[in-house]
Amino acid sequence: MSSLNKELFGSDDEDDDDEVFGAQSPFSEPDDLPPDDATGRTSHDFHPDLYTPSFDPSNLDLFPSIPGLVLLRSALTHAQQSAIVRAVIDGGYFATPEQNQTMHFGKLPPHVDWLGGWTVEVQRKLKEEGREGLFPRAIVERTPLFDQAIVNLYTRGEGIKSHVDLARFADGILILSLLTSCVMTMRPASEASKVATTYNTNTLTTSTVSIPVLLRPGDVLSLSGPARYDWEHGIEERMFDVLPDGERIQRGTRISVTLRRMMGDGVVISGEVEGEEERGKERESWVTAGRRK
Ligand SMILES: O=C(O)CCC(=O)C(=O)O
Repeated sequence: MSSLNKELFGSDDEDDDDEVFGAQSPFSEPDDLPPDDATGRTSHDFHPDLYTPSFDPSNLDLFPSIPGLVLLRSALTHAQQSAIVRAVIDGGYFATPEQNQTMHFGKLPPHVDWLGGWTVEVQRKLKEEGREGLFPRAIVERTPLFDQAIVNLYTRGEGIKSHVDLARFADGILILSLLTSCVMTMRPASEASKVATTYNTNTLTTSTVSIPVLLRPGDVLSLSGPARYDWEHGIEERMFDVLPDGERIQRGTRISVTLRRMMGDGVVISGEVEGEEERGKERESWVTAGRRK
């Protein structure tokens, strides 16, 4: 495909990724599926074998100073991670070096939509084990759990500005990390960024408190309550991260999937990038060069 294929495999040849993912695509491509709105290409079905949660419940980390922040390490199997990355590559989403963000609204494409059902199943298993869930019950029980998804592509060293997700998104955000590790930094939010209606650098916190959260490939981070509304999250631009114990982790190309639920009746809007709002009303998915670095 594309610049992403080149970035990951050093080649534009689509056959090269078979060496990593195996020749059999985990997605079937029935002829009668409508083309994906973002790319005009046919969407994929998620193979049911990949759907089953197989995480270790003891991989759950809570953060006493940030209620509502839950990290499930190695939440997705290698096959599940590969399936999503493969779908992103096959979908041709990041076709040029400038494109770094894909937005989906309403009915989500299969390669991200399945994560909603997976979350419900994970919550059930965690509760069965007597552990904290990813989200409070009211969030997990809503339908749909998520109706908005962002897939972000980070080249080595790139990050995302510290922010609180806008109020147009309901409580309960799930972030999946793929391909490479990075440290996400949590900071107490300024009063201005808690009520911001656009992502504005003037509203950012001046607090010197920061809590690092290491996200490895396959990790899932859930944010609700205080973690979602009272803390900013962001990723510094750096070529490597240094952990509190001194371990140095090299960054590489990273993909993340953020799943959220729109407030209200799910009107399709974005407004995160000038002009996106109008496009969002007409389309369910699109690709932008708009991530706030
Ligand atoms: O890439 C990530 O891990 C975070 C993404 C994020 O915060 C966002 O898209 O708003």
